[in-house]
Amino acid sequence: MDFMPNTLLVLHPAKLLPLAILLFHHLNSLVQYEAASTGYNADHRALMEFKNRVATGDPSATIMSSWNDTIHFCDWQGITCNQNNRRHQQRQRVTALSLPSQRLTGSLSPYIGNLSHLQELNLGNNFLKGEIPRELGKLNLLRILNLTDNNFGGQIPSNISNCKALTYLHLGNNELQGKIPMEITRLSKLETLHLLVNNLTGPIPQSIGNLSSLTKLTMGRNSLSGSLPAGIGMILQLQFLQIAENQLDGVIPPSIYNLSSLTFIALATNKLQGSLPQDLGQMLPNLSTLYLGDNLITGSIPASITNLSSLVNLDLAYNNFTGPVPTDLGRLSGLIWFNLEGNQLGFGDENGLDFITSLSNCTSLETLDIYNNMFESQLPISVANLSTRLSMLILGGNKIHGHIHEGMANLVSLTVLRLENNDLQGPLPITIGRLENLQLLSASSNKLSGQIPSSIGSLTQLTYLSLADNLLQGGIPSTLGNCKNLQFFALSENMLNGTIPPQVIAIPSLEIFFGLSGNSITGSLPAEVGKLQHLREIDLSENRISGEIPGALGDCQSLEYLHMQGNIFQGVIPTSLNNLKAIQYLDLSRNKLSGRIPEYLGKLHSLAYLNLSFNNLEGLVPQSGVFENASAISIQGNRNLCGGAGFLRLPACPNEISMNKRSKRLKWVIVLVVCVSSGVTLLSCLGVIFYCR
Ligand SMILES: *[C@@H]1O[C@H](CO)[C@@H](O)[C@H](O)[C@H]1NC(C)=O
Ligand SMILES: *[C@@H]1O[C@H](CO)[C@@H](O)[C@H](O)[C@H]1NC(C)=O
Ligand SMILES: *[C@@H]1O[C@H](CO)[C@@H](O)[C@H](O)[C@H]1NC(C)=O
Ligand SMILES: *[C@@H]1O[C@H](CO)[C@@H](O)[C@H](O)[C@H]1NC(C)=O
Ligand SMILES: *[C@@H]1O[C@H](CO)[C@@H](O)[C@H](O)[C@H]1NC(C)=O
Ligand SMILES: *[C@@H]1O[C@H](CO)[C@@H](O)[C@H](O)[C@H]1NC(C)=O
Ligand SMILES: *[C@@H]1O[C@H](CO)[C@@H](O)[C@H](O)[C@H]1NC(C)=O
Ligand SMILES: *[C@@H]1O[C@H](CO)[C@@H](O)[C@H](O)[C@H]1NC(C)=O
Ligand SMILES: *[C@@H]1O[C@H](CO)[C@@H](O)[C@H](O)[C@H]1NC(C)=O
Ligand SMILES: *[C@@H]1O[C@H](CO)[C@@H](O)[C@H](O)[C@H]1NC(C)=O
Ligand SMILES: *[C@@H]1O[C@H](CO)[C@@H](O)[C@H](O)[C@H]1NC(C)=O
Ligand SMILES: *[C@H]1O[C@@H](CO)[C@H](O)[C@@H](O)[C@@H]1NC(C)=O
Repeated sequence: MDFMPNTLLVLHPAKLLPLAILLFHHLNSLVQYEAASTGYNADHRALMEFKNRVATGDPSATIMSSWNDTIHFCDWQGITCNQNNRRHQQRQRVTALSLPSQRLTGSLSPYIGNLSHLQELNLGNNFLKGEIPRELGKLNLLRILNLTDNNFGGQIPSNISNCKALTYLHLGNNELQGKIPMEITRLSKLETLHLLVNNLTGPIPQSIGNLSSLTKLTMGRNSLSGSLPAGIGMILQLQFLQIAENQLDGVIPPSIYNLSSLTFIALATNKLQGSLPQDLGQMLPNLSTLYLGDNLITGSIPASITNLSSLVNLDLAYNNFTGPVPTDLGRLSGLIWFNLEGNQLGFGDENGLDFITSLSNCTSLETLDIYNNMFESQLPISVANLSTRLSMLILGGNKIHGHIHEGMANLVSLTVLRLENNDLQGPLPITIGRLENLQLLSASSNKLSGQIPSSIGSLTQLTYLSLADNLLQGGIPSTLGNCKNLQFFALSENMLNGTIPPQVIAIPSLEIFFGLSGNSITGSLPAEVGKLQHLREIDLSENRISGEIPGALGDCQSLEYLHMQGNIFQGVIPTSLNNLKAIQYLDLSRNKLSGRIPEYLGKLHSLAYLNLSFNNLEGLVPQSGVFENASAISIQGNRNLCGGAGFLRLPACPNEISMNKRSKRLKWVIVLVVCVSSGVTLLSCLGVIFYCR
C-alpha cells in the first residue's frame, strides 16, 4: 500500500486564489504535511513497536498478525483514529488503542509515548508484564488509562502525573510495588483512581485531597501503611472509597464523615482505631455500604446509624464494639448484610437482642451475624419473623438462652444456621425439617434436650451437622441416612442410646468427620461403615458398642484418625485394617480385643499414634514402625504380651528363640534343594547336547 503524499489533495483546485496566497498555502500545507507525516510515521512506528513487544507468545496471535500494512493502521483491530482528516490518511492520528481481554502477553513498549494524540489506552484483562513505561507521561491528551488485570510490576511511574487530561486511571490487579507517587495527586481532572490489588507499600500521599474531581478511589488489598490522610475529606464528590486490606493505623479522620456523597466505604482489615461519631447517621445520607470489619475500633455503635436510610451492607465484625445494638434497625428497610461478629456487644443486657424484633421490617435481609459477642438474653420469638430471604443466621458464641422456637421454620431460605456455644435449652423443634435449604446446622455446646426429631432427615442439602455436646436423648434417627450430602456429622457428647442405624453410617459423601463419642450407643458397628471411603476421621469412643470390629472398616481408605476406645469391642483386630494406608492415629484402648497384635501395624507408614492398652491382647509385640517410638504407642494393661522394643520392658517370648532357629534351618533346606535341582537340570541339558552331537 502506498501512503505517499499527494499535495494536490491538500490544495483545492476549484479555489482561484492569487499566486502569492496560493504559494503561501502551498508552503504552509507542505509544513503541515511534514508535521502530519512525522506524527503519522511516529504513530505507525509506535504501533509496530507495540506489536513487536506483545506479539511474542501471544495466544491471540491473529490480532497482531492482522496489524500489517495491507490496510491502514487506523483500521487495525483495536485502533481508533481522529475522524476529521478522513480523506488525508497521512494526517490521521491514533486516538485510542483498545484491546481489552485479548490474552495479550509480553510488555508495553515505551514507544507508546509517541502516540501523541492518544486519548484512550485500554489494555485491561491481559497478561502484560514488565514496567509501566514512564514515557506514558508524554501523552498529555490521554483521558483513559486502563491497565487493570495484567501482571505489570515495578513502580507506578511518577511521570503519569504529566497526563494532565486523565480522568480515569485503573492500574488495579497487577503486581505494582513501591510507594504511590505523590505526583499523581496533581491529576486534577481525575475522576476514577483504581490501585486496588497490588503490592503497593508506604503511605497514602497526604496531598490525595488535591484530587478534587475524584468520585471513585480504590486502594484496597495492598500493603499501605500510615494513617488515612484527613485530606480525603476535601474530595467532596467522592462516592466510592475502598482502602480495605492494608495496614493502615490511626483513627478514621472525622472529615470523611463530611463527604455526603459517599455511597460506599470499605476500610475493613486494617488497624484503624478510635470510635465512630455519634452523629454518623446524619452525615452520609446516600451511604449503602459500610465495611469496617477487622480493625481495632472501640466504643458503641452510634444509634444514629438507623438514619442511614440507604444502608444495604453493614459490617462491623472483629472490632471492639461494646454496648447495645440500636433497636430501631427496622428503619434500614433495604438492609441485606448485617454482620457484628467478633465484638463485645450485648454484655449484661437482658434485652440485648431486641434489635432482632425490629429487623423483621428489613424484608431483604439475607445475613444476620452476631457470632462471638456477649449477648446474654433470651432468643426472641420474633426471630421467626425475620425476612424469608434470610440465608445466614449466625447467633453462635454468645450466652443466649431460651428455646429454639418452632416458628424459625418460617425462615425457609436459610442455608446456614449456627447456634453453637450458647445456653439454649429444650428440644430441637420438629419443624426444623422444613428448612430444606439448610446446608450447615450447628447447635453444639448448648443444653438442648429431648430426642432428635426424625424430620431432620428432610434436610437433604446438609453438608455439616453438629449437635454435639448437648443433653439429647433417645436414638439416632435413621432418617439421617437421607442426608446424602453430609460431609461432617457430629452427635458426640450427648445421652443418645440405641444402635447405629446402618443407613447413617453408610453416607458415602462423609468426608471430614463422623462422631458419636461420649453417648450410650449399643449394638455392633454395622459393616456399612466400609462405604465411608472418603472419610478422614471416625470417633465412636466412649460408648457401649460391642461385637467384633467389622472387616469392612478396612475399606475406609482415606481414614486418618480412628477413635474406638472405651467400648466393648471383642475378637481379634481384623487383618483388613492393613488397608488403612492413610491412618495416622488409632485408638482401640479399653475394649475386649484379644489375639495377637498384627505385625502389619508396624508397617503402616503414616501411623504415628497407636493405643492398644487395656485389652486382652497377647503374644509378640512387633518391633518396627510405630512400635519403635516409645511416645507413639501404648500397650499397657494387656495380659500376655512379650518381646517388642526394649523400652517396653516386656518379657522375652518363650518360643521366640527356637522360632528363629527353625526358620533359619528352613532357609538352608530351601537353598540346598534349589542348588541340587538346578545342578541336575544343568547336567541333563549338557547330556542332551552331548548326545545330539
Ligand atoms: C494482514 O492482515 C489481514 C487482515 O487485516 C489478514 O487477512 C492477513 O492475513 C494479514 N497478513 C499477514 C501476512 O499476516
Ligand atoms: C477497564 O478494563 C476492565 C477490564 O477489561 C473493564 O472491566 C473496565 O470496564 C475498563 N474500564 C474502562 C473505563 O474502560
Ligand atoms: C519523566 O519525568 C521526569 C521529571 O518528572 C523527566 O525528567 C523525564 O524526562 C520524564 N521521562 C519521560 C520519559 O517522560
Ligand atoms: C495540593 O494543592 C495545594 C493547594 O492547591 C498545593 O499547594 C500543593 O502543592 C498541592 N500538592 C501537590 C502534591 O500537588
Ligand atoms: C505481592 O503480594 C503477594 C501477596 O502478598 C505475594 O504473594 C506476591 O509474591 C507479591 N508479589 C511481588 C512481586 O512482590
Ligand atoms: C464538616 O463540614 C462542616 C461544614 O461544611 C465543617 O464546619 C466541619 O469543620 C467539617 N468537619 C470536618 C471534620 O472536616
Ligand atoms: C444522593 O443520591 C441522590 C440520588 O442518586 C442524588 O440525587 C443526591 O444528590 C445524592 N446526595 C448527595 C449528598 O450526594
Ligand atoms: C435521625 O435524624 C433526625 C434528623 O436528622 C434526628 O432528629 C434524629 O435524632 C436522628 N436519629 C438518631 C437515632 O440519631
Ligand atoms: C479489644 O478487645 C480485646 C479482647 O477483649 C482486647 O484484648 C484488646 O486489648 C482490645 N483492644 C482494644 C484496642 O481495645
Ligand atoms: C419499616 O419499613 C418501612 C419501609 O419499608 C418504613 O417506612 C417504616 O418506618 C419501617 N418501620 C419501622 C418500625 O422501622
Ligand atoms: C434410651 O433412653 C430412653 C430415655 O433416655 C429410654 O426411654 C429408652 O428406653 C432407651 N432406649 C434404649 C434402646 O435403651
Ligand atoms: C519515540 O519513542 C522513543 C522511545 O521511547 C524513541 O527513542 C523515539 O525514536 C521515538 N520517536 C519516533 C519519532 O518514533
